[in-house]
Amino acid sequence: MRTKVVIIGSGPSGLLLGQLLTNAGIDNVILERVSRDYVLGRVRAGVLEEGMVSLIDRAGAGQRMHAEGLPHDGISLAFDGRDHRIDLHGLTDKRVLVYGQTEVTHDLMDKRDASGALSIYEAGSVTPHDFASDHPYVTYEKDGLTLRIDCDFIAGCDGYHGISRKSVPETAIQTFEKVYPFGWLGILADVPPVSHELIYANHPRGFALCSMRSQTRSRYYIQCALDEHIDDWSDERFYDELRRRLPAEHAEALITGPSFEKSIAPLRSFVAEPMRFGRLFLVGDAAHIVPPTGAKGLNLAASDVHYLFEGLLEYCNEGSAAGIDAYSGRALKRIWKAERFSWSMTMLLHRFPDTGEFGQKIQEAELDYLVHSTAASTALAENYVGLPY
Ligand code: FAS
Ligand code: PHB
Repeated sequence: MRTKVVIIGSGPSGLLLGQLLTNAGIDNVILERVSRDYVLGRVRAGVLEEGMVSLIDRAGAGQRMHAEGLPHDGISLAFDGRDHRIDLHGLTDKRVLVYGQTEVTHDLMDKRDASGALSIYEAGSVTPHDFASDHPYVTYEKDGLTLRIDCDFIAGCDGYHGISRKSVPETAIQTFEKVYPFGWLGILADVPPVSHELIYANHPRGFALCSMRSQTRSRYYIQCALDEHIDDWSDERFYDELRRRLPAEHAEALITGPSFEKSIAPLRSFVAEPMRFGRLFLVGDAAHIVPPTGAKGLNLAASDVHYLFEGLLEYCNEGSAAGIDAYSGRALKRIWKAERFSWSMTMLLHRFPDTGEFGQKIQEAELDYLVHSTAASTALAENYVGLPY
């Protein structure tokens, strides 16, 4: 088999890139390690920047997103028993859309099915080859056979644990990492959200986040120790701890109900440089990870896709390599700004082992300054809604 672009991974990065290429008449094949149901079973991000919304529209997969997504004009920061609204739209003239990554993935899969583009699920031992040459190819195992796809480019959209970054010689890549000493214990429950907008709470007991997927489905998180086990957290224990970390008005208004998803996610900041190795490009979580405190992970994948798609389109249509040559540098400039923002929000809102009483007072003072300074609120808002591509 031969195609223009082999995309490794059928997550949001791979599906979005694949649809943009297909719509532009650039042949591509997606190779995914697990089943499509397994991909759809993952519960992850929930906040889309306008840039991602525009890309999903350009992919032709935005109908349900606009019908069911919730436009949000603000968020709240809760600390010292009170919450304070950050008027995202008033400060930046932009808003975010609350719409689950699972739904984005579903919509992109449906669009790809309708377009007839090829996705191969449960592809084993996917391996990129000869990407330092002008004749790369990818091998994979399916139904007991080892198969090969010759191509012009390989897009490594296979996430943090994928094969693409690991296929690059160690001497050709530099990584930067910070692992945080806590995780996020998250639940999904079909109960009305405690507030119509997201609440990010700083509390001496730890961070909490009140989010949602719809007007009837809530997504809640609390900071937890890395050695916590899901089995030790009944719904009742979770909700009690969440209430302790929220201002009284929200704690009293919290509507609880049985969770149908409960998981603990570790938090890390990670960047791999560069993001291009000959004919292989790293995209999304394959190249970078952010702590979800700034709602940037999924949205960074989108801007990577934008830069790479524009470069591949220019190469295929005009024969110019300028765009693909600039991909890594362009993507990394935006990635590091989002890494900074996500790190700063995590440092500001979480309880660290060495925070102590003085550190808690400093965090509360910084939050108090932030919510009462137009300049500081604007800086947070323009990062939260997404910096320009
Ligand atoms: P993904 O990891 O989504 O997709 C990679 C795909 O490649 C997967 O389907 C995988 O099966 C496949 N793959 C891996 N290895 C392969 C191989 N060898 N061969 C073939 N296929 C292979 N972001 C936010 O903005 N907000 C959040 O709240 C948030 N919460 C998160 C919670 C968790 C537990 C995790 C892990 C991430 C979270 N993120 C969040 C970040 C997340 O949303 C990512 O940014 C997003 O999934 C990135 O999409 P992809 O780059 O497509 O990577
Ligand atoms: C979510 O709804 O899952 C979510 C929202 C905002 C974040 C992180 C997660 O910053």
